[in-house]
Amino acid sequence: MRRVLITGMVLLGSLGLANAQQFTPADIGVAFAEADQNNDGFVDRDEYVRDFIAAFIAVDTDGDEQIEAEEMVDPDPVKLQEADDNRNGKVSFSEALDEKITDFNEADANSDGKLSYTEVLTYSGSQ
Ligand SMILES: [Ca+2]
Ligand SMILES: [Ca+2]
Ligand SMILES: [Ca+2]
Ligand SMILES: [Ca+2]
Repeated sequence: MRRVLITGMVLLGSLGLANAQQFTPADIGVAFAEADQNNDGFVDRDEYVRDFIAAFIAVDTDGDEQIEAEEMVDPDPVKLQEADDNRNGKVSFSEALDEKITDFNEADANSDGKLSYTEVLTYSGSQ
């Protein structure tokens, strides 16, 4: 359970659903290993989206496919507003996915379509 939560929090950090600054490189390492399902040392788009879906479901405790403030860990209002395209105060699955795909593209520094641990670490530090 703790591993799932760490994964979810790291991946959702940029949505303002959790404060990314509370994560240590070790936390990110655990989350990265969890997401890298075929253990090739990279998180590709398929693995990333799968991990995102699992994280979203873990955070959405009432199962309405919206993340509300009460479901967030240490929410960041600025990032939440950025993700909340229709301004209803909640982040829907598609709003969150949009944001996470943008993150993936920005984090993929060498544009090879997959994230290395170093790319994730660098990107997390720049948030
Ligand atoms: Ca992989
Ligand atoms: Ca919910
Ligand atoms: Ca919304
Ligand atoms: Ca890359």
